[in-house]
Amino acid sequence: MAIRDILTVPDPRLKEVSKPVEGGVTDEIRALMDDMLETMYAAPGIGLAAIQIGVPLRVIVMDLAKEDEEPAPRYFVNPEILPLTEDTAPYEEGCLSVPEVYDEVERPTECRIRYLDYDGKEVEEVATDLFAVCIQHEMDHLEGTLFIDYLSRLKRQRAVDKVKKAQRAKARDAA
Ligand code: K2U
Ligand code: ZN
Repeated sequence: MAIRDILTVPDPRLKEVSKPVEGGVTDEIRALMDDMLETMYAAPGIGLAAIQIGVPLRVIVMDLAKEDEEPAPRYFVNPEILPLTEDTAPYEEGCLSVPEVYDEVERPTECRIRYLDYDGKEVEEVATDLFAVCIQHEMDHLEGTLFIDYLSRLKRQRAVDKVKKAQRAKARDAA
């Protein structure tokens, strides 16, 4: 397993539409998900899409366990999502690819998801609460959409400028 670099805005690769995994959940795809999970835990985060480590494949990992709970890793290969309700609710989102930026995004409160799990088995379930928020956030990544794309142009530009400024400061400190 390996901790991989996480792409941050304005990296253009984050806008790519990820491609479906062909040929099922192989050992290679499992190794990718193992790296994604290790990278997510180290960030730390509770979800991660493969494009965030530069791999344009429709793969997501997640762990919604609380700090005082046992880890509960989740794996989603070629996930499909169907909104289940017209009810929406706001949630203060963040993103490992837009570090230190948080803002409210309104999303459906429930959705039905269908995917292949770590062993390649097809699973269909209903996501609610934080699971619904996180899976929709990650599914957006597979379409090249970031949560800041739902904000105003001014807020989005300020977010990108903040990340670029922080990256420049980090590079200066490392020099
Ligand atoms: O895509 C990512 O960067 C992973 C996000 C997942 C996430 C975004 C919005 C709402 C819930 C989850 C990161 O885990 S951001 C860090 C974080 C952690 C807990 C709650 C919200 C955000
Ligand atoms: Zn994100």
